[in-house]
Amino acid sequence: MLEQLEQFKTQADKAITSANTLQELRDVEVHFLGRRGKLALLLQQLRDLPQEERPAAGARANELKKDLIAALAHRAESLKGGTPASTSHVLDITWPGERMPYGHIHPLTRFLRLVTSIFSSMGFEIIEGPEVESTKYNFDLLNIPKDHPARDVWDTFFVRSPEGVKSAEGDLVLRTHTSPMQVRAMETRTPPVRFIVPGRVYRHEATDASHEAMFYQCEGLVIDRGIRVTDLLGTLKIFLQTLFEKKVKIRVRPEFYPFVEPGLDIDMSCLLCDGKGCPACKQSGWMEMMGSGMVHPKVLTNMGVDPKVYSGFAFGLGIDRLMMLYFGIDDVRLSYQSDMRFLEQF
Ligand code: FA5
Repeated sequence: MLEQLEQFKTQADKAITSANTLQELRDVEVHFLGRRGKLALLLQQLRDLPQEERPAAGARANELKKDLIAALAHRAESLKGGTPASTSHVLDITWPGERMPYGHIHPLTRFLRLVTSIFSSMGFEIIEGPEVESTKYNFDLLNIPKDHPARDVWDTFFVRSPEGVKSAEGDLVLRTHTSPMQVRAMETRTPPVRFIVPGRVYRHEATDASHEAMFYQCEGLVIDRGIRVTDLLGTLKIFLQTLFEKKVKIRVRPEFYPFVEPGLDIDMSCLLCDGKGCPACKQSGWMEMMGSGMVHPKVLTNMGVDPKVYSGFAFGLGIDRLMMLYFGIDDVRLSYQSDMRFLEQF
């Protein structure tokens, strides 16, 4: 009997220290000291003990009861006093979890993917080119010779070549447009071709709502027999209507680019102000979207293509400005400021 009483004590002590709330402690009390609890059962067995063993067992049982009541009161005090003694063991699986913040693709990348997917569906190959370019490809082969005033149009960042290395292709620059890829890509291709070149370009610009010093362009080149200006206009119109999912107003203006003849600028009615005039379109109601034209015979020759057999058109889309109209953004610089208040809107 005495052995059973000691086991009872060990179990009860353990249960009391494991109780982490007052309710749990109350359950322990009922389990061990309640009317039908463990101690009550043991006391019932006292009657069956031989006469001489009863007093010692009875005394021990009473002692244990007192100790237990004191231990319960002590534990209750510490639980009432604040946090349970062993909070690290508390696991409430019904507590709502912490929300994990998750990111998403940058709106510019998302838009670029949309643009490339439209051209891809029209049968255009998608290629990329170097951002550090030589003046040979950025200017010379595009019919913009050294010291020609047309070079001034593109305010250029020059890159210092590694010491002692003199490039046969002239100085290194951060490409000012994606057009150098017209000739580069044609070094490994023969007509008919149809490709676009999306990518970053750099200009030493004074920035404003529609000008950044680093921005995205998407070059396009199509060369085949019998390509005409109407093919250029039709392609761009279908592209813009697929992109905006509605009829869009465009305006075609003659423009000089040394690598095309004739050269055309394509403007789109400003969707931000509905053509009424705003800071983004410089109050004109139109936004210049791209330069374009029929590939100059000299450039075709530089590509190794016979201008008497083939003709082609090229265009250079301003991705950032097109994205502004697409999402209704009124300042091109917002894309590059990593401002969460802007990015979280997409
Ligand atoms: C060019 O860069 C020519 N390479 C385009 C071209 C390609 C003409 C093929 C003919 C044939 P331009 O400098 O106009 O052209 O730039 C093209 C487009 O880039 C502009 O229409 C405009 O949408 C965008 N763009 C130009 N400068 C900036 C700038 N600083 N910030 C944001 N977008 C710009």
